[in-house]
Amino acid sequence: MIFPVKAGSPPIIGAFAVAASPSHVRWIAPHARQRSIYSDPDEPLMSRRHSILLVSGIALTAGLCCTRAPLERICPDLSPGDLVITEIRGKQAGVDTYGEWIELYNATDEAIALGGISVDLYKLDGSGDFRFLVRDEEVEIPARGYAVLSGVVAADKPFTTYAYGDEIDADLFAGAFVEVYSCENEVDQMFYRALPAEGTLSLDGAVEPAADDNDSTDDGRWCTDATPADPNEPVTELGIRGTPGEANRPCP
Ligand SMILES: [Ca+2]
Ligand SMILES: [Ca+2]
Repeated sequence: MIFPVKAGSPPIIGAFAVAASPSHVRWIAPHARQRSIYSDPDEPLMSRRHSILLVSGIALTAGLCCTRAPLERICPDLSPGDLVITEIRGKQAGVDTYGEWIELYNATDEAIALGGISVDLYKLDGSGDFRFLVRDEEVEIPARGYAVLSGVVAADKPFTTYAYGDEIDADLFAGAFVEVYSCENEVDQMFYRALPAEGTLSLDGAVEPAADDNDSTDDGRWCTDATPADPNEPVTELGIRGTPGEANRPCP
């Protein structure tokens, strides 16, 4: 995956390698780094994440003294591009009741069970990461439809598909790499340099979302959706909503 870097853009510190063109850098997925650091090269199939889950399962079993089976590891059978990151709403500048969330699009013709999907965010300067796992096997994203993964504030909103606030109660990073995984299999990734202080970071709704067309907010496919609320509608929430669970608006 090649991410273009604009002239004058703030430096991105982390695991990068210079690609063929000096104007590009290549992001090395942290998962790959973890494997190279923690795994024997002769045992490439055992990732750190797998090890952690396996150890967790063993520890849980031991702690309960054999009264329960180990946690089952769920790995949805997904191909790259089956899910697409389409909209992100971060911390807002003013009073806000819509909360923070990440929207995904199902680019297939079948519903997808999201249990076992992980979403990872890495700060652009490499100083932190943010990760959660969809732990509900009942959660689905309809064919050619949307799912909204929400933090604490939006946990009970009608548009929320799954709330991750029990796992991590923190603001989304101001700038980050975002990766969606099914176990070790990457389904989509993109990066953004900044989240809007009002409204959402929105993938252009003029065309159907595609995972190979959303990789960077530098390439013009993304824009800020700061569309104000319809003045004819009753005011029940505060903030600029965006389009959670719905197709995005076309970018200007
Ligand atoms: Ca992508
Ligand atoms: Ca949307």
